[in-house]
Amino acid sequence: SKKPVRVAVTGAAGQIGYALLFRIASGEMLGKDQPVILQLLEIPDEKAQNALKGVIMELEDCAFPLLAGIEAHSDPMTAFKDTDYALLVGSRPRGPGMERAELLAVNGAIFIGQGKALNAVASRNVKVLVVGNPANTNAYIAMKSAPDLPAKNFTAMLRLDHNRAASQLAAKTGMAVSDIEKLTVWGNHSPTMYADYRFATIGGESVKGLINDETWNRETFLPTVGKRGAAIIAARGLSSAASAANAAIDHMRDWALGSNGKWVTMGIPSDGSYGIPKDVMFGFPVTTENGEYKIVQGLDIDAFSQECINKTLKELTDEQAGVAHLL
Ligand code: NAX
Repeated sequence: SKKPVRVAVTGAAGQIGYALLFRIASGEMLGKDQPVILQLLEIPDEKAQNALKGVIMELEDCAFPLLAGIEAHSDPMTAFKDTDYALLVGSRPRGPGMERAELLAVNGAIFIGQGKALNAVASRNVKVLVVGNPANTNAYIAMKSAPDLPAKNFTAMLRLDHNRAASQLAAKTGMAVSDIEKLTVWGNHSPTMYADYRFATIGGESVKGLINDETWNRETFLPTVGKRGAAIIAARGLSSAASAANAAIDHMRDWALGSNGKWVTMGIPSDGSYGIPKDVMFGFPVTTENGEYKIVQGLDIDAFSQECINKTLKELTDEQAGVAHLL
């Protein structure tokens, strides 16, 4: 049988953590033949550490055959030791009345510290996914704080936006969500993201051709996907957790095990493709194989798409300029 791999998860006692850990431990992320050791990080606060103990008790009580070990940590320097995968879920989301500068500063401190810790102690091949918001900029900060690790190993989660878009398109066309191919979401994980179905097919047919309604695209589809997080908060009184955890599983599984030629969306440091400046942590269409992702090249960007891409890019370069003094 395979040697266990180490999976670090931060914010492990939070609501996404609760929807995520059991699925990692059951083999849904890395395969039903891959044992895992969970290295869980929470803040040192007694309440958080106690909650983490409770989650660990429940993980134990599942008696998962693939769960080869569980560790509780309050310091990223121990939590990330030799880790092969790191899911950075814990962050400080924007609170009521919180200034942008304050949000960037508190998260800057968290992701500089975690980036440095990954740099110091993680596996040299660690695959990092940042879920905690602002996800793209937090991933950028961690990447810049880990100069000894390959920049390409740092990614941000756009997959929830991708899955939300796929589900809206399946509902609109009355087709199966699993038949959708060649969909992507460009840019920032924020309402400025640009979900782009111009190239998408469903059961081999053009989605754009099937829908044939540009007004629906601009006035219904894009705002619905962009504001889905807010709609869930309004309905549930809590932010999306199970769907976020599911997207994190999808992102890591496809990165580690391959997408079999299918396009998926990942937030990755730009290599300059499509005019996105190098290192900007940007949602791109990628295919994955042998643990590596490749940007889908050669797509035509029409005037409306360019406008949308420019807008989400501007938001990201502003965020990244706002943290430049910290790095
Ligand atoms: P919760 O508040 O339920 O849990 C977060 C947990 O992280 C808490 O237990 C907290 O103690 C812990 N934490 C905070 N700082 C930490 C640190 N420095 N080290 C370790 N642990 C730390 O939030 P939850 O609903 O789980 O959401 C987590 C993050 O995901 C939030 O920032 C949220 O905005 C973000 N989201 C990102 C999404 C995406 O698509 N990229 C979608 C869902 C979600 O909104």
